[in-house]
Amino acid sequence: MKTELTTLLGIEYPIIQGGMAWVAEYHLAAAVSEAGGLGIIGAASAPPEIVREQIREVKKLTDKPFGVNVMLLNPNAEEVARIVVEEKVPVVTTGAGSPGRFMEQWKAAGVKVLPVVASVAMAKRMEREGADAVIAEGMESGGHIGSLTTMALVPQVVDAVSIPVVAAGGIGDGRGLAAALMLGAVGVQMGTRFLVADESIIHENYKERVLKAKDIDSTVTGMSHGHPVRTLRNAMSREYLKLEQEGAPFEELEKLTLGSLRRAVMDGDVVNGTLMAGQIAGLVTRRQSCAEILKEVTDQAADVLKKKVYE
Ligand code: TUI
Repeated sequence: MKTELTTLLGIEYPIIQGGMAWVAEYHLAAAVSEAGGLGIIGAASAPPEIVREQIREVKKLTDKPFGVNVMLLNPNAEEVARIVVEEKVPVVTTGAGSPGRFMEQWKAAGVKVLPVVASVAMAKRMEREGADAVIAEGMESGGHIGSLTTMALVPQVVDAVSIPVVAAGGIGDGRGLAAALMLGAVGVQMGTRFLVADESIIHENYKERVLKAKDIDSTVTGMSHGHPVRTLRNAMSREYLKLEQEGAPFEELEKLTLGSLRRAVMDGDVVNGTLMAGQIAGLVTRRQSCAEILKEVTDQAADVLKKKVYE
């Protein structure tokens, strides 16, 4: 399936894998890229030298384009930004802030830059600063989110900018991809569907929780201090929301969740770990390889796009 996104990035399917913290490591990224999508290494808060190693491991497994997600709340973001250039990473996505301060060095090095945005204002700013495309992410997503839904955000961003727009948030199958294209997007970013991919290294317990999740099983913590995060409900999210309701200070809430994503992903602690996942988790019911996911999603999108609307 060809779109402006496949041309821009030199990939086969208009699907980018989300840069999920702890989850988006080199096995997953390489599998997505090798299968024709854009695999992403999520730098999150990893030590910069680990990010460099991850980049080198991806290159051993595939010679196709891949990217690194630079999480802008990371105090080491500057070093990661430099490593991306040194290691000649072809594509960068960013999250949780504005990458303006890194734009010049990335553009000078020929890196394609696709910032994740959650508003029209940020999309316009990114276009002005030289972004190659923007990823408009709705609050259906897992992890750190904005406040608009994908359905409302994407067409407004499409109308506001001239660069290509990728849709993210609540997209888990071919109907979602087709809908995104109808809204004017040139492709999608998916995270939750890749959590359970065969090549995803997350703990089996985490995968099982995603596979068994229903439509209403996610919740949003962190609203009170302006860093909302969508996760699957468990003892950790309940405790967090209780403390928030009682007016607990930010530091106490931070202490509660310290290391909790790692505990969920690596140790399979689905009770006291943080299980980031999007609202589409209820739709994700099967384990498949990344290649199967990419083919199924694009085949289904082509199918539904061919169907006639009643005349
Ligand atoms: O970044 C994400 N998702 C993430 S990052 C992450 S690590 C983390 N964990 C706990 C707390 C905070 C972060 C887990 N999930 N998605 C992309 C995204 N970016 N969603 C929303 C935004 C965003 C928000 C504000 C982008 C730009 C922005 O600009 C604000 C400004 O004016 O600078």
